[in-house]
Amino acid sequence: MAVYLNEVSRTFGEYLLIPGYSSVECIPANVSLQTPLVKFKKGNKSPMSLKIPMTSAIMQSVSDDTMAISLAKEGGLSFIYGSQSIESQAQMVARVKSYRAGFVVSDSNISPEGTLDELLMLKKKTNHSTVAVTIDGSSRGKLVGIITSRDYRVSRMTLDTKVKDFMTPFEEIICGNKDTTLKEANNIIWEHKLNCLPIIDDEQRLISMVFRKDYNTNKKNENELIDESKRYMVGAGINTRDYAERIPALLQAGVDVLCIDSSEGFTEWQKIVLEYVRKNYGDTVKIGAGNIVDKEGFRFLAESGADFVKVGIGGGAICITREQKGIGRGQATALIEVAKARDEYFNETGIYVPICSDGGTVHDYHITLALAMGADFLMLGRYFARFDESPTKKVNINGNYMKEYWGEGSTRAKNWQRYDLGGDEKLSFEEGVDSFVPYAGSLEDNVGLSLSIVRSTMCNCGYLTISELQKNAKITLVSSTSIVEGSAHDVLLKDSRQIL
Ligand code: RVP
Repeated sequence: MAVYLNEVSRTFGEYLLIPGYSSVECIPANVSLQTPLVKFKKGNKSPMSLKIPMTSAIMQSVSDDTMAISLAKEGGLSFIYGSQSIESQAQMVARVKSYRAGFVVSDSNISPEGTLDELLMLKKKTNHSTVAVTIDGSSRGKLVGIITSRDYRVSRMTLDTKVKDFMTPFEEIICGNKDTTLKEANNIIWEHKLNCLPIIDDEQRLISMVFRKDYNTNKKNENELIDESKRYMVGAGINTRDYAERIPALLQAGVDVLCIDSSEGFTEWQKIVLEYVRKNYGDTVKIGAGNIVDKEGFRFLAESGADFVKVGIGGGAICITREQKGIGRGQATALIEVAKARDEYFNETGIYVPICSDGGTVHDYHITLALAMGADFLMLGRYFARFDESPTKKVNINGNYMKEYWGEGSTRAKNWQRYDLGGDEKLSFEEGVDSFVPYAGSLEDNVGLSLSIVRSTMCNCGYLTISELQKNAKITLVSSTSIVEGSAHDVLLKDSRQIL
């Protein structure tokens, strides 16, 4: 006979946090959102942590290299989508790892044989006032000079004058090298009253430029998530098919952490991939697995060697798995059960396997609730898809700006590896939709606001760390009438967009 679970499967919107005693120390500025990303032994620290409990979803419409850089700047981590060729995914990872905040790959370059006319056209196109002169006119060529507007006078020169005849030659330029830190670069710029500092390698080839005008922006990134070599950290999604080729390519590109991306992860396929990683790389490669929604699924993946486990089936904003197949579980219920299983596993084995709440985060307070229910961090798709930094088009629909957002289970994504269960047949039905989400501006502004709400809520409850919140939070179920009571009610809103 089938097993019936008597407990109703619930979502975040059905719960509230009960505030607790707050001391005078309990202020948002004192809250730490640091949280473990991968498993660790009792008494030790996680070898990899996030500075904020947010990761961006393994989706074409969410996580590319631009998203990864912007999120790492704020202290979170992106998992670059795996539903693309191994080569292009590895290139995205490599771009994140080679990006250095404040060190810009020059996009205004010309060869010394170019003419004033060509220079003027280039400046018009790029709108930049400084142009690097490299031997072959490329961004990585040997640096032979620099041109700023002080080097030429259009009224006094003919348009066919060669660049080499009016550029500031290499011998007169101050440069940094590959070991120059951003702080040192800014000091050199300041000391020598420069507008920019070219960074070159041992063969005099141009690596990047540091600009005076970026100084203030560069100073801001104090919370960034960086590795030991001060490079931004980045994750990548893999599947259970081509992992033997994809993993080495991603590692070669410098990926920090992998995650098996599947709509349903309680499978032998995942165990095989985890075993493959342990056999070939031991514990040096960090890899998460999922998704699961119950204690059995958690234990299976933890015992198979997962470094973290992702929780959630069918709750994603674009996900129609529950409608199509009738599988899944309310996100809150799934999380509560898995968090308990994680704690039991920790008590038994002394190994803490972090869990990630994936999908279904709609309001900012859902982030705090998910953490209180035991999540160590969250994965968000819709949330990040709304920002400038997501890879999708911004479109104007009836006067409102929207961004495209489509599921990995939609025909558009063609990510059948995420959903198929082995065999050669491609799936013939969709588990995701193609949609729009309201455009919301920059990632930095939105993440800043969301986390200020999280910090403030944690203070209301009296906790300064995520682990205190997880251990002590008081959470209550709410009735549908008390949900109505929770928003503005029985008043006529003055902006009259909504009458309640
Ligand atoms: P949300 O944050 O609610 O937008 O959900 C994002 C999550 O939804 C992803 O991290 C993934 O687990 C899931 N997803 C992605 N594509 C699909 C689908 O097409 N069904 N679901």
